[in-house]
Amino acid sequence: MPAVALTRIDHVGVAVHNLDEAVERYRTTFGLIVVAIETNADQGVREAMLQIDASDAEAGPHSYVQLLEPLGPDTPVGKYLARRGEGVHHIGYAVPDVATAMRGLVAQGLRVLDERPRHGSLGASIAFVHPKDLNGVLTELVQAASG
Ligand code: V0V
Ligand code: CO
Repeated sequence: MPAVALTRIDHVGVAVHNLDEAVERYRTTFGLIVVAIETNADQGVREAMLQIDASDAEAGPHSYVQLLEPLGPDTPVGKYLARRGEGVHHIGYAVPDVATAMRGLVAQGLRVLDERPRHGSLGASIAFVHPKDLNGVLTELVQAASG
């Protein structure tokens, strides 16, 4: 039995300087559906979720590209852009239950950055794992909203 069972890739988070320009580029290039643009002050971002599997819009669960623009320089994405420039910021994996997954990772000695689940895009519950504990990849656990 693994410590945590991931079920799929929910989203890939991309740090961008200009959200509106990036949304247009990804939308027109790949035909993605922009399902939400939200400001998450807690996470210091304005972000867009672009649904990848556009041919079957009603069926779920879906995978997304999440485009992330920082609300300021002293935010996770703002610091990332200053240090590395635009690029892949994190990967969000779906889990059935984020609190259970967090406990499983803590029991393995990984640094879960959130003490309790936080509010994520599209009503999800999320938690982040330190990139240094997963080979340099900032990793997000995503429990999709039910219903
Ligand atoms: C920083 N580092 C990263 C990284 N950010 N490595 C890989 N991927 C990233 N995204 C590395 C950085 O290069 C340094 O390594 C080291 O970590 C410390 O960097 P720092 O700039 O001093 O950053 P810290 O320590 O202040 O913060 C880094 C962490 C922070 C990961 C702890 O960004 C954080 O708490 N992130 C979780 C929240 C978040 O990212 N929210 C935005 C997405 P070297 O150079 O020393 O080796 S919100 C979202 O996804 C939502 C709402 C959603 O999906 O619904
Ligand atoms: Co995310």
